[in-house]
Amino acid sequence: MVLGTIICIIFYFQILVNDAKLMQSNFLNKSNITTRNHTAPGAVIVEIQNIFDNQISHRNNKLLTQFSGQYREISSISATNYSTHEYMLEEILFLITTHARRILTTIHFLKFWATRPGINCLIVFHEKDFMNYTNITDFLLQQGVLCEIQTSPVERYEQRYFELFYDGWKKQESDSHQNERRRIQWFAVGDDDTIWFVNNLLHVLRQYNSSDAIYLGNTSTKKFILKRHGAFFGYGGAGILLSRSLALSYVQHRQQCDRFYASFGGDEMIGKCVVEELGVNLTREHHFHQMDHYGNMLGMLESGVNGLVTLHHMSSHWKPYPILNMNNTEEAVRRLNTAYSIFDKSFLKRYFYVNHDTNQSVLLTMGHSVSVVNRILTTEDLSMVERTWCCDEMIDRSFRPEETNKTTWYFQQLINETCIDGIRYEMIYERTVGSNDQYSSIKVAFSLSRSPD
Ligand SMILES: *[C@@H]1O[C@H](CO)[C@@H](O)[C@H](O)[C@H]1NC(C)=O
Ligand SMILES: *[C@@H]1O[C@H](CO)[C@@H](O)[C@H](O)[C@H]1NC(C)=O
Ligand SMILES: *[C@@H]1O[C@H](CO)[C@@H](O)[C@H](O)[C@H]1NC(C)=O
Ligand SMILES: *[C@@H]1O[C@H](CO)[C@@H](O)[C@H](O)[C@H]1NC(C)=O
Ligand SMILES: *[C@@H]1O[C@H](CO)[C@@H](O)[C@H](O)[C@H]1NC(C)=O
Ligand SMILES: *[C@@H]1O[C@H](CO)[C@@H](O)[C@H](O)[C@H]1NC(C)=O
Ligand SMILES: *[C@@H]1O[C@H](CO)[C@@H](O)[C@H](O)[C@H]1NC(C)=O
Ligand SMILES: *[C@@H]1O[C@H](CO)[C@@H](O)[C@H](O)[C@H]1NC(C)=O
Ligand SMILES: *[C@@H]1O[C@H](CO)[C@@H](O)[C@H](O)[C@H]1NC(C)=O
Ligand SMILES: *[C@@H]1O[C@H](CO)[C@@H](O)[C@H](O)[C@H]1NC(C)=O
Ligand SMILES: *[C@@H]1O[C@H](CO)[C@@H](O)[C@H](O)[C@H]1NC(C)=O
Ligand SMILES: CC(=O)N[C@H]1CO[C@H](CO)[C@@H](O)[C@@H]1O
Repeated sequence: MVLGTIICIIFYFQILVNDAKLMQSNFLNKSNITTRNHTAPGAVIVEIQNIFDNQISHRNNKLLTQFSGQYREISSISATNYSTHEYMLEEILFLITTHARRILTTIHFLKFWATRPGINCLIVFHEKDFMNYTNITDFLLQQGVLCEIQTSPVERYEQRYFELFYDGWKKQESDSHQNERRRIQWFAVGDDDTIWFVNNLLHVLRQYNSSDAIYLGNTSTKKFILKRHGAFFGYGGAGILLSRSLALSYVQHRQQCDRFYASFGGDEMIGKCVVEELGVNLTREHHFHQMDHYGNMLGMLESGVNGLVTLHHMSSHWKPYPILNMNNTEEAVRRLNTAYSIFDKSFLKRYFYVNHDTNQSVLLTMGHSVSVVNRILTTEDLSMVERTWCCDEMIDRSFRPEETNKTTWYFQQLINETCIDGIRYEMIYERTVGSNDQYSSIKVAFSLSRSPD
């Protein structure tokens, strides 16, 4: 099912013409569609229904024509070239270090990416910490986490973090005799609460050559944090990648880099070693998200960040689904995982609709939210981040004030997916848990189809 979806998304990018119901809606009819010549690339048909009593197939479902129509695709904030080389999942080694006790709370984040078949990953514990929790191995297996576990005599967390690239290099050396061709090309370090969107990472890596010395990541977007820690290094929560060539050089300069052990964080030590000792600067990638802001990150998630490679600090700083009014990290991560498995590269892609009669705009962010704003958003508005969170600016994006009259529904589940002449998804987006007020849940039918020509 997922594979079919990916194929459909890649190949079919024109208007759907074969849904009889849509022809009768008041803004599109057959004559409109045929004279349009199917030349609207990126246009999709979206039909929204109000679901009464949360019954998905209730016969009183009401078509919300004011929100339904031909939606326009909005391009992502960062386009990339993707030309050099296509890497395979097996060519990346993911590395983390943590405390055994912490795993119990961060397990959901780990499960998001480390349960994927074919993943190479290594978790390093302090040996004494591990001795007290030897049952952690069974626990991780039970949770489906496929990482190898190692212990280290290094007690200080920051230093173990810094040494992850050495541990990773050693591991791949001892593994590589098994399969020379599949040797590791990229070494990826993240925090234990970093979520990796692995397919998107593979996509981003296509523009780089692991034979070049590449240090990939990004900083925080929070001014205060940058002031305190600096902006020269890749922040660990956002994820850090070293190309094979740079990782080798890192390992060879281990002694010279000892002098950075006193630095604040493991990610900063790595940065100092790479920048000061190895003379390689950080290559900044828009898709790596340290996420240091607190509160409601809806504005950021609705700002065109599809293709994202990492998210961090979920639950501790912000919640992806504010409707889950319990601190339900497990359910939030499960929903994100469902949405990303279904929509893949299109997860968080935006589609936009304006109803000039009612002066409303609708923004559909795939797999995350549907927001109705009671004004007409401009192209400029859509390029900015709506400032829904608390207090600080986001240094690398321009932003606009929080909307005063906006209603948002959040992705709950996919209820149907068909892929015959194109792709059609039926999804439920919900507003508040257990509320029976008007429009508390909506069904969104999304159709993307190939031109019949
Ligand atoms: C489509 O719209 C045009 C113009 O609004 C109208 O003349 C025509 O009758 C409509 N066709 C159908 C099938 O509703
Ligand atoms: C439709 O496409 C044909 C050829 O591709 C072109 O000649 C014609 O002008 C187009 N019609 C419209 C309305 O764009
Ligand atoms: C994409 O390719 C163009 C032309 O080849 C180049 O100028 C540009 O820097 C490339 N962008 C990235 C992100 O590599
Ligand atoms: C291991 O457990 C013992 C006994 O509870 C405790 O004293 C010690 O500090 C623990 N060691 C670590 C590294 O957590
Ligand atoms: C592992 O054992 C410790 C006691 O040694 C216990 O507190 C903890 O809950 C166990 N963890 C799991 C995941 O079973
Ligand atoms: C990557 O770089 C190496 C060394 O510079 C070069 O031999 C190789 O052709 C490059 N690969 C690609 C796909 O450009
Ligand atoms: C790294 O960046 C600094 C400025 O921050 C610049 O002076 C230096 O030339 C850069 N080094 C390389 C190798 O690009
Ligand atoms: C992340 O990387 C992009 C370049 O791709 C850059 O424009 C942006 O400012 C970076 N973010 C931060 C917080 O530095
Ligand atoms: C949810 O977590 C926040 C902070 O993490 C806490 O203040 C709040 O009391 C928690 N709410 C519930 C219902 O547990
Ligand atoms: C929000 O917009 C709706 C529809 O335009 C309007 O009925 C309502 O009064 C507005 N609410 C506020 C608080 O402005
Ligand atoms: C899914 O959608 C297709 C096409 O709209 C429809 O034929 C099929 O009956 C639907 N399946 C379910 C289970 O609703
Ligand atoms: C044939 C035709 O173009 N019909 C209608 C298409 O839609 C626009 C506005 O949505 C109408 O103005 C046209 O009359």
